[in-house]
Amino acid sequence: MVTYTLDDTIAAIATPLGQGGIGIVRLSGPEALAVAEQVFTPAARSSLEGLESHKLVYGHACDPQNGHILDEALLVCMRAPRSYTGQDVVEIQGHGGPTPLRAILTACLAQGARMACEGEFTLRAFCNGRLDLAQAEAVLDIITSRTETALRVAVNQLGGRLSDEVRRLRRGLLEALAYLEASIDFGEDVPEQDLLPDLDALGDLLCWLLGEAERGMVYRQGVRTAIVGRPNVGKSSILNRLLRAERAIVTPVPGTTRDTLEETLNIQGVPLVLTDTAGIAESQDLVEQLGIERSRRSIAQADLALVVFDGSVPPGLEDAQVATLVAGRPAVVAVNKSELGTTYDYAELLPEAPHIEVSALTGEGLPELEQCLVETVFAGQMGATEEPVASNPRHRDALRRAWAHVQDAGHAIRAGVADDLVAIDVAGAVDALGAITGESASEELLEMIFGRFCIGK
Ligand SMILES: Nc1nc2c(ncn2[C@@H]2O[C@H](COP(=O)(O)OP(=O)(O)OP(=O)(O)O)[C@@H](O)[C@H]2O)c(=O)[nH]1
Ligand SMILES: [Mg+2]
Repeated sequence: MVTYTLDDTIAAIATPLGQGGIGIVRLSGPEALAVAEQVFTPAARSSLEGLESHKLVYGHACDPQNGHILDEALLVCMRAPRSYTGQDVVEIQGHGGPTPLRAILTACLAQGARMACEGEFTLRAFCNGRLDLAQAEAVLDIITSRTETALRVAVNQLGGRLSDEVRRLRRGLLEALAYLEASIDFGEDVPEQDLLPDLDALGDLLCWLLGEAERGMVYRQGVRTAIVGRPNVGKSSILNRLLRAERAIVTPVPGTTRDTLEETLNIQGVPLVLTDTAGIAESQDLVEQLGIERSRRSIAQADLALVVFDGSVPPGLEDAQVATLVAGRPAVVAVNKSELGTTYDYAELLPEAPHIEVSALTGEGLPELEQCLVETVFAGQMGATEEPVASNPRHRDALRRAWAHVQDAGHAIRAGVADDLVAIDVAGAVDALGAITGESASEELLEMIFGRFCIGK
């Protein structure tokens, strides 16, 4: 539940509930310091009155009911507006254990603070204009980032890079909207203006941002990659090689892998979520059949297929079946067991996918395979070496909506449609962009976004 009031004081444990060096209880609101004064006794001064902002004070967290010391602690007060939430914020740093931290939190609640909801500190920062919505979402992306590239994307977003681009676009559209509305209201009195060049330029910028969002989502969410092939071609061996670990069981017995197995591999900052699957073949064995059914499903759900063939024997019927299942999807083919020296020609199976000769036994061809996987993920987008400006599917969807409206507005102008209808599309685009930065975000949307945060953030 998201709460929009700003005038009470909230409290929560802001660090994970486990054992660690330190743990922090955080307060935000007009009474933050007053509450803290009741539960914290400074060692070298009589009270917290007149305490300088952003300065650490040493002392003890105490239970105001009986005066018992709860923990040795440090306290810092960050006065409004120079704090995370834009309100008075107090952080009490105790030792990192659930019991002392809960005791300090309980004491704060007993002194009138309210337990914070999920993401409520960040929501307050948003409501106070310290962060816009895209920046608030970046905070969550930083916490959940899985690779350094995803982290850099999120840090840039927190710094306002995406928001700046979106605001620039929105301002351009608002100018167009202002002209349209003036011309609807005052007709001939408004000097005529050709909106098309501006709308086309804004459309191009939107299109670029959309591409950035698509690229960014790869870093943020990873690429689901299914390793598929008939039994015994070396799928699990290739998985182990790529992971540089003996993760999957490898044996000379066909049908070794029966269940799907998932591991994340980081290649050049791109998280590949690899799924090793059961070899695809006709089987009498019930467990094996179920495994094969799962592999078919893995292929259907994957963003990318890594197809493995055994290059030491000629292509067979089962290899052709695998190729049929994968056909039309993004795929990379690894022709394995190359060190045996009798590599047969698999070029006719999946001719549109790149084929790489590898040996899971010696490691030969594996670096080329990794490179090829990354290139296939970014097919058509290579050369973009800088980290993407956007990475969030919600932003991608909003950009798509905005782009469609701008396209429609352009078509309408070209077709000589009346200004008031053009204005509806331009306003739609303005709205879609406003949903990214939060100018036009519904309560429902805010609830969905901040509900994903943890308590204390
Ligand atoms: N010579 C050679 N043998 C390999 C190579 N890669 C795998 N093998 C062998 O091929 C056999 C099957 O390997 P796995 O990795 O279990 O094959 P799989 O495709 O996962 O097999 P299933 O799980 O049964 O579908 C094992 O005996 C491996 O040692 C290779 O590059 N060269
Ligand atoms: Mg296997």
